[in-house]
Amino acid sequence: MGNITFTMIKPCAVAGGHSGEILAMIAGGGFKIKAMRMLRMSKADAESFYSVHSARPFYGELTDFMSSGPIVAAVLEKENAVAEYRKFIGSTNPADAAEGTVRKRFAKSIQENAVHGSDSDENALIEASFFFASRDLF
Ligand code: 3AN
Repeated sequence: MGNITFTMIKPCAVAGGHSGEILAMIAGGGFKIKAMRMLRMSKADAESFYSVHSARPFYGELTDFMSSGPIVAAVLEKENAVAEYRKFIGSTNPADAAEGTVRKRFAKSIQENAVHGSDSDENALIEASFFFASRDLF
């Protein structure tokens, strides 16, 4: 059971002006921000980040979307962070997201679903190191 997860506030939520509200929800959920930056991924960055999904039919659309504007990338700390954060953000498809979750409140569709959350401790470390060096973690 790890204590680190990785999140992105996706281009739809940043463009919609919801970064502040989402960060406030994250803090209110008991997640400590260990690292954070705002940036825009290139198409190649998004293809590399989502390479596990390269065979999926939505890969082109997903990587276009994720490189369409700035994101906020962050590393979060909490006991059992990966599972706790996935519960906190809600289901991938906002139609299935529980009341009170970030996706219930801010997701527009299965693709424009406001936030990313790592799906395993191993991926949390891989994803965090895609954006942050160890000296960026506090
Ligand atoms: P999660 O982000 O909840 O772990 P994954 O890993 O299944 O979900 O999917 C990665 C990302 O791909 C999702 N956040 C979503 O933006 C996008 N995605 C997943 N399924 C679809 C789909 N059927 N159509 C379009 N985009 C999708």
